[in-house]
Amino acid sequence: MATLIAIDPFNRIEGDLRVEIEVEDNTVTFAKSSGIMFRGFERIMSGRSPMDALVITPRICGICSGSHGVAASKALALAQSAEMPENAYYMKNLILGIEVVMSHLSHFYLLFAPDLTSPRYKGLSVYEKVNHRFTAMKGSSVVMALNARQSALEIMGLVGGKWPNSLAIHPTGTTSTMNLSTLTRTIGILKEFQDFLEKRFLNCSLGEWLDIDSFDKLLKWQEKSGHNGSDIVLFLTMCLEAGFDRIGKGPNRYMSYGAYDLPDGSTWLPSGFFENRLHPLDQTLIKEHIGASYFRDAVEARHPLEGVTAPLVDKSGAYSWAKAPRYEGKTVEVGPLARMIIADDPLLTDMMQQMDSSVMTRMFARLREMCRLTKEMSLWLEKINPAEPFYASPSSRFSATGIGLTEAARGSLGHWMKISSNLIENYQVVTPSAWNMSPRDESGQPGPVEQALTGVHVADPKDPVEVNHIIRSFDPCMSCTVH
Ligand code: NFE
Ligand code: MG
Repeated sequence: MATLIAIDPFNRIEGDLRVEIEVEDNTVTFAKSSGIMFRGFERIMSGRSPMDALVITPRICGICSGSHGVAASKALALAQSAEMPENAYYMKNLILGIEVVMSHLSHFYLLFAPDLTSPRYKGLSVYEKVNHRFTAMKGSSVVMALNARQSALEIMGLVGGKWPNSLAIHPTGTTSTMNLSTLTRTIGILKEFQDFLEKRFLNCSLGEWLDIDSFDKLLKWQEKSGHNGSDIVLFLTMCLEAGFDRIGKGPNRYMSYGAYDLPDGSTWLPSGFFENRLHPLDQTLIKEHIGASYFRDAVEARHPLEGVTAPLVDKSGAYSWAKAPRYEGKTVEVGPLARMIIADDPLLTDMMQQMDSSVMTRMFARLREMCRLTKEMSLWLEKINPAEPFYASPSSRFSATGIGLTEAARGSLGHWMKISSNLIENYQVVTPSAWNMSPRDESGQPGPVEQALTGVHVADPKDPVEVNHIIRSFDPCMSCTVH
């Protein structure tokens, strides 16, 4: 007989998540992911000045406000045909990049790692070391990571003025600037952050780690003396001993909007849709479905520009306040794994070929991106010229539509706005966790996390640690999901 297990609330995440699973013969046969509150940001936006999006939408979330600021500023830039001075590209990339790096660091040490210390893993060779380093709030690496997080926050203060909810991000640039002194300070603090990565997380230079371009080389590097002291090696060993490479397979379709705009019109991370191979991304193929969502009936799946947010609390068959975004009608996984695949990161591409999508590949992609971004941010800092402008005068006229697409820590983030008579007529937000944590659509197709949970073997249904790992490997944020 199937046992129903409800994890509610799922702990250590932003916002409220309820996950229901049915377990039969120690196997998950059915999973449901529910966003259990309505927030209504899209409705708040209607009738306001388009520029209000810069102030209001970052409040959707306490941990990715900079990403919402960047998305809103890009939507407005399109609507105003705004142009930015070169410095502003690097400043915005630094704001976004620091937010993402800080998020990945916090995710690993503060949110994911505590589950690794479970007594379930007593038999593993790394159990004691994992507990020594990763015990919540007390582990030796956790304490150091908290200090590194503080360094990241200091950088955010210097490039974004404050965090969360920086007011510096605008369609025509940043109102925060840098002089030689703040620039030098920022470079120094980023070095402190990099020191943590190199001394504790990797136990080697960032360059050496980023040169590892295959799983075989990763295993050889692990064996080399000197690397046994690093957190990533400890985690790698644990992943393989505990079988994290074999749980949590997602839909195996991936999307990235591309992010970190550069003055030459390119982006540091490319956009794309990956299904068996890379396809160009076409945002017109995105639709949000509401078959299992608490929104008004008789509304077909819609592109966000035509999106409607009309809550219907007692809708029969509904179980989430999240809509269900789909690309060409299909579920897709977004986030660091999607970005690393679409960017053709050699290590992750090789790992995907050897072990498919799993808790392990998803986590390694996130940690890989944290290191790649740290290196890239130091290069962006070198490009800033304090003698040049950071901001250009904006126009007060808006065209009818604005679309702002970027990549937040957890994946693809889009803001779509329709403007009439210089006021917002419709504002629609589709967040990364709405993609990953989405409920079923009209055709009954489960969302990516629901799919990743189905079929997993649960050793002890009273303590479903495997389920925790899988959900957490997506790093869900439910404030964003239901916005
Ligand atoms: Ni609330 Fe967010 C990120 C966005 S996730 S954290 O990253 O947008 O859906
Ligand atoms: Mg929305």
